[in-house]
Amino acid sequence: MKLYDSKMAPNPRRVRIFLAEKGIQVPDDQVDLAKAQNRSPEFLKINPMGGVPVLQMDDGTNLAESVAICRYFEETHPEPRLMGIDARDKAVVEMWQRRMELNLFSTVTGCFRNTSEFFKGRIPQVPEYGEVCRQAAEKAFGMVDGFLADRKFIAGERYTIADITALVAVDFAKLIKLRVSPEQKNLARWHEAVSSRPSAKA
Ligand SMILES: N[C@@H](CCC(=O)N[C@@H](CS)C(=O)NCC(=O)O)C(=O)O
Repeated sequence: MKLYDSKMAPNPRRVRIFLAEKGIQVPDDQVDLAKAQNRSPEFLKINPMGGVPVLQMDDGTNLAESVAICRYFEETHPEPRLMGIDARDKAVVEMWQRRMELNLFSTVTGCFRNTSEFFKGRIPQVPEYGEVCRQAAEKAFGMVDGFLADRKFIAGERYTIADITALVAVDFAKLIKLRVSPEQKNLARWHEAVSSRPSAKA
């Protein structure tokens, strides 16, 4: 088994943090995104979508999509539970995970993809759309600050995959010059707590 990874990119970091929380070690193969190795014919055979991470299993299965990879490890290594405990809790965690992915993570990365030098010439960029994403990301920071007013973590009192997605999004937002503001006290408190976990170094 090996993980096609990139230390510079946010999606693989989600999987690395997830693995670190569970104490799982998987050998990695660093994909050079700067050199567009992920768009080479060889890599497209592994993941036709051209993205990292990809978990290559011993039977040859190539599993892409960060949350699908996390789901696999949640099933094979259930503890600590990061995707919920019973039916209700699993659904609640998934709701928050999707909210963090759709409203926070995707808007931050959407801004980066459409405005950064890194993606210039690599994908069709629409800078105006990037700005729309930036505003949506700013709004999402405020919303998450509000959500955290009455609970310790994004999905409740337990650390879950929703915190991982949100942490990676907030950290990656520095690249679009968006930071937690001093008024966002709940978000700042949460960010400090999740950043101080050893897994955050992953
Ligand atoms: N939906 C996929 C997204 C994968 C993805 O877009 N990965 C980015 C890194 S964060 C990538 O490979 N970007 C390189 C590129 O688009 O050239 C997931 O959840 O893993």
